Amino acid sequence: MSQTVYLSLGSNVGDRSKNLKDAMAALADSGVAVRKVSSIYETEPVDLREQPWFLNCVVEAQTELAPLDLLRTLRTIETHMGSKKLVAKGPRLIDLDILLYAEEMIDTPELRVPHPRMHLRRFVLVPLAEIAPRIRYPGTRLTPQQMMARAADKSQVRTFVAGHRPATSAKKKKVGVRSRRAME
Ligand code: GSY
Repeated sequence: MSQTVYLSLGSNVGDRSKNLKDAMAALADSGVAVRKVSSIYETEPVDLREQPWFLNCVVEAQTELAPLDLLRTLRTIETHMGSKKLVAKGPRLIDLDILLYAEEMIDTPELRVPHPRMHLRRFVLVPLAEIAPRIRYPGTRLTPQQMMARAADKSQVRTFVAGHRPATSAKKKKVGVRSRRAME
């Protein structure tokens, strides 16, 4: 059965915008149909402050993948894109996290959903509030705005590219180019 999920995307190494777009195209090719994409935000690093600023966004997607399969899919995309987390909480080419998986609450050594720190982080809550203002955190039932009002995090989150359309899969993009050329 198809489930609605919310994912957080972040990058602070290399061409950050391209990394986010490539990750969205890879999701589309991996059984994760992106339905809504927030604006892209430039965000001040939290936790490890001495590193380049991130670009972050949040997507709403539909998937038939079970939670652990979705997690493994995200890790595979990170690896294929060449992301290496050499320092804990440090710079990364792409970071993909499950924020919410339907209304599920999962607490296993491999996966915790809702994401255990999402309610504390402005770089997640600002884009989430943009695309899902009425969603409620399972358990507390708080909306993104209400979580933001309670969070101690005051880090900067500023709009980098406003508004976004869901990504076309890399496969579909290639077919499009070929069929257009065939018509020329
Ligand atoms: O948890 C994701 C990686 N990350 C981020 C991030 O994506 N954005 C910001 N602003 N700070 C971060 N610190 C870490 S670790």
